[in-house]
Amino acid sequence: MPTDEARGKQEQLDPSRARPDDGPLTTNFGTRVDDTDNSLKVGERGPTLLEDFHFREKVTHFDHERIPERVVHARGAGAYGVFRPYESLAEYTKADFLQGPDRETPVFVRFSTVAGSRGSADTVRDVRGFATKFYTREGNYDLVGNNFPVFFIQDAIKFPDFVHAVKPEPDNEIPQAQSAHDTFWDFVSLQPESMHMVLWLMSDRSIPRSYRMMQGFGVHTFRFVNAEGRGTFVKFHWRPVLGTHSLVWEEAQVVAGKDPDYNRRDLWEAIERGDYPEFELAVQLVPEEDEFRFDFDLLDPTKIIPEETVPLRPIGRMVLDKNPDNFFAETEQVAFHTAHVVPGIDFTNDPLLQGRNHSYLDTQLIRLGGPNFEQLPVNRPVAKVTNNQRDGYGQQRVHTGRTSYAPNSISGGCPVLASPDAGAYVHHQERVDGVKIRKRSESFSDHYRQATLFWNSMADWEKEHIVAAYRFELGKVTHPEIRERTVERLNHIDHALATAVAEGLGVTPPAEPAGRNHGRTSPALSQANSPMDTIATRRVAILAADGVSADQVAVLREKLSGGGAMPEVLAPHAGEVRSAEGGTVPVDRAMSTMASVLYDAVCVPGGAESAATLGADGLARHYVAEAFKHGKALAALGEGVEVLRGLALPGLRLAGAGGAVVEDQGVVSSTGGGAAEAEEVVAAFADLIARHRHWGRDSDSTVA
Ligand code: HDD
Repeated sequence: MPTDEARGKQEQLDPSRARPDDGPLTTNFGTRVDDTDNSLKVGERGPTLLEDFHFREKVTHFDHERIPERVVHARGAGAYGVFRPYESLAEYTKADFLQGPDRETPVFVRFSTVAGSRGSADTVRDVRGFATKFYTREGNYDLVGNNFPVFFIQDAIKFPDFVHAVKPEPDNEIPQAQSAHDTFWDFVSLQPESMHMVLWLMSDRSIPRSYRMMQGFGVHTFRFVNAEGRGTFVKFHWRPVLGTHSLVWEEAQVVAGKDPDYNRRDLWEAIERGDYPEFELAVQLVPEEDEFRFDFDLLDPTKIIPEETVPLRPIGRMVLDKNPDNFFAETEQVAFHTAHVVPGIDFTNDPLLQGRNHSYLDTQLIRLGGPNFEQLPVNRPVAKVTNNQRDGYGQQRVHTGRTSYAPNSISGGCPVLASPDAGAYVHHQERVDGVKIRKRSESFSDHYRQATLFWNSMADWEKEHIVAAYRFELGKVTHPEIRERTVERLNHIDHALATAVAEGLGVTPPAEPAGRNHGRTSPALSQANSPMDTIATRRVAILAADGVSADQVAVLREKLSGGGAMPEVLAPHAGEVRSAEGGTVPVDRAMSTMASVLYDAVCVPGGAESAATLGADGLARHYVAEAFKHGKALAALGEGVEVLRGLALPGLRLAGAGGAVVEDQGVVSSTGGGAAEAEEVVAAFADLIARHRHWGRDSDSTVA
């Protein structure tokens, strides 16, 4: 149960919540209205009158409903939740919300894509934003991260160039939410510091299965500061309890059409169902005296600290348990800012972070219309706000008293300054000497070694997906010199990678490696090593038609639901189907309203008549074949096996007569119709679903 502290933000929001049944219709100034369908006219067919204040107010308000979308991360979805530390981190930081498990801090999280507009599809190839606002007792702390641990550029001054390059091209505003175009590849191929992040972008990390199944990273090296003033470098990691899982590229493209709200809907529905998304917060801690012990610069945001070098220390857990009431008021108006910090958390001189500390405040002024955006309900800290900032558009507070300056004597010097002992923020005291200079540090100049580390750490299937992604993206690029330049850059990462990409593009592969691959790996980087031990919240399609075995459907439903999965019966029509046993089976959805790509797994139960109908139904066949193509778990029982056999899925071994259970390439089948076989098949099916995808099928065209 959330504590009073965790509920604090919701209680603060209560007075702002407006209910539609809270009295009759009124104008914005409270006058009741008896007709909102007809404007005030001179005669029934005459002109509308200027004095129709209701018409004018209603239409004027409508005319002004839009605000500028975020210049990046415009498309997103948010949720409230709670963060609780496992233990006190007082040794490293004095941040109150990290002082022990008795602290429960309300949070708001917004997940996002980066390049697309507000209405763009969720499943595009892109970085995902993972921004968390902690409403702590000491003020708001915003951890504004992404689902990749590195960034494209090293200095914030390059951000407008990068964003201009990835956004739709300026002459025709094409393509929407895609990096597969000339200007993006032109820029990154000329900017070798981007090569590491681009490799992540070409990996499956850029097409997460769910916001609930992706990691989050603070990216920069930040600084913890303890009560004695001792600093410790810190990298933040969010780890999803359900593991890190991705779609495959072709699937992602189809989903973008079938359900453009795929990730947003998934988050919303999971929270509505009570399947609350959970993330563990972990940190990598580096003592300040170890600042120079790495072969990269800790201040360089294009670098990770490999987990094998500095292990992750889990420090707490976040549970997202409440959807917003209103998308605009909360998810759209939430304003994150890297400089929203609390005592005990400080910056480093990472030049990207330093620049962000300017940009986020600046952007809210235009986006939210002025300096009072912190007073919007979603942004208001639960900590008390008292200062001499005054007035401005949309001022919500009624400041009393005669003074709005310091020092003053008229108000007894109030508001008084807090001492550090009373929780005032004290900037970490770091000695900095130097000449003014517009120059990048030499220690930022290695752009390839960590890209090679990432590449080396990938499983074979991940490498195949990366090569296919480069081929796809660069295949859309019309300038041959950009393709060639990119291949040349890739040759600095790995010769085999460059060669494979070049071959797909029809570009001459580089004759020699540009350098020697150092051969190092970091297993933590591979999604193949992510937890795969649960079927919780996985969507499973059970295909059925008249004559389906109700007993088998019942076993499937019960066992899969028991493991937390979400089985649904899909049939050629909605309503119900007749069962082989003489009863009926309720249908959750008509097959035509969904798509195979919207499920994690597909199964075909028995019943001769049902199997015969499905085997002759193009859509049903497509459900199975597409799931197979995308590496998903499949199961077939009884006569349902014939539906799979009829598809002649390449190289697939299916159960023969006799009922024995056969498992091959992530497909489990048994022709036996009995309860024992059904139980055995479903148990094996659950294991296969938990493993997310099954690569290397004989027909492996999943990457196409
Ligand atoms: Fe940024 C939004 C994450 C570099 C400037 N950024 C934004 C959001 C996320 C990130 C998650 C969406 C917040 C929300 O949901 O409202 N940005 C990052 C990360 C970066 C990064 C992890 C590198 C480590 N950003 C970055 C730079 C600049 C910006 C270098 C500018 C110099 N970012 C912005 C912005 C946005 C933004 C223009 C757009 C909307 C907003 O801030 O509130 O100010």
